[in-house]
Amino acid sequence: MNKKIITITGAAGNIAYSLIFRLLSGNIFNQDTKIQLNLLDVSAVLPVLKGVKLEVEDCAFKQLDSILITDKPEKAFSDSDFILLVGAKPRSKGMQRADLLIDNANIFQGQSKLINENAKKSTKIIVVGNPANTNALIIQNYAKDIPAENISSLMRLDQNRAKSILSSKTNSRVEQIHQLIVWGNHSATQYPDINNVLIDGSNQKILGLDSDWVSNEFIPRVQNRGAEIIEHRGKSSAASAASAIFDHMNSLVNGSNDWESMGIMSPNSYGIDDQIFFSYPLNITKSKIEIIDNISLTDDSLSYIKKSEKELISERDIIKDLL
Ligand code: NAX
Repeated sequence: MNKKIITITGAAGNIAYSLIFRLLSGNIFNQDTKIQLNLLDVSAVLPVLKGVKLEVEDCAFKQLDSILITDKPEKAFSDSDFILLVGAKPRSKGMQRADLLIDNANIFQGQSKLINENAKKSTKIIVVGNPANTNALIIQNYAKDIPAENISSLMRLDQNRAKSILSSKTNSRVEQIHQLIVWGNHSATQYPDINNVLIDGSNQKILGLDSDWVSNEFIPRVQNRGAEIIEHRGKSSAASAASAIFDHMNSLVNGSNDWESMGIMSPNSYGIDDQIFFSYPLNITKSKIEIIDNISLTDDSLSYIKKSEKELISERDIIKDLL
């Protein structure tokens, strides 16, 4: 029997409540692999975590080996194969964006040191808690023994949202749509890019789209989809975020036959600053992640991309004392 240890932080929160069940019922690993779940949250919600543990046990998942619930990060990260950093401080009423950045940077700084000391050096880290790209930069900065290429931030929710909206518009099925990517930050400056999209191998339906719809409806709708969900649900995206984390992790474990978007440490590709986590178009196989580096960009695309880069640089400036 193989065993994988998966750590989830913020495990008593909304996203985790969908994510845990999706991970254990999906088939990321082969059937011989059992999963040990290490669930971390703050002390105040340990009773909630206990309830989550009981519910997971009640599902009698075949892939589950064991569950650890804890408020001690060093225990939660011990020997982890995958670390899903979901836990973060939410923005409260009247709180400045800069304060949120600094508070979360402090949380991620503390955790990254403990990851470095306790997790496997081969561990794969997926950063979800916002601001996800800048939190990933903190992790990369302090978890010095973990290779930077093992750290990524979640952009798959944005990619899935874009694919779904495009599929409705073009009357296509999502699985017919390929090469849809999202550049930049997980924020309202992200750039969902359909210029290379093929639907059933052809770009005819994309060429037929009204450019006004693309610029004034599609792009802003994807960029602001999180706010749209909050407006309707009164809470932020949770099940769709969990599903996207599952998709992201599945691509890391099993590779993907489509272009994917993830925030990765920029190697200066496309002239992007090399000290930020930036979402690039990627080819992902079981053994490596490679930037697709030969896409020709229109002036419009470049201007969207530069705006998102600028925002990420400004986020980095706010937390510069921690780097
Ligand atoms: P919740 O507020 O429901 O849950 C967060 C959990 O994190 C809470 O249980 C809290 O106690 C815990 N937590 C706080 N500090 C912690 C620490 N130091 N150690 C361990 N746990 C800690 O939020 P939820 O809806 O689950 O969202 C979690 C994060 O994901 C938020 O930052 C949210 O903004 C972010 N998102 C990121 C997305 C992405 O695509 N990158 C999309 C979805 C989501 O908005």
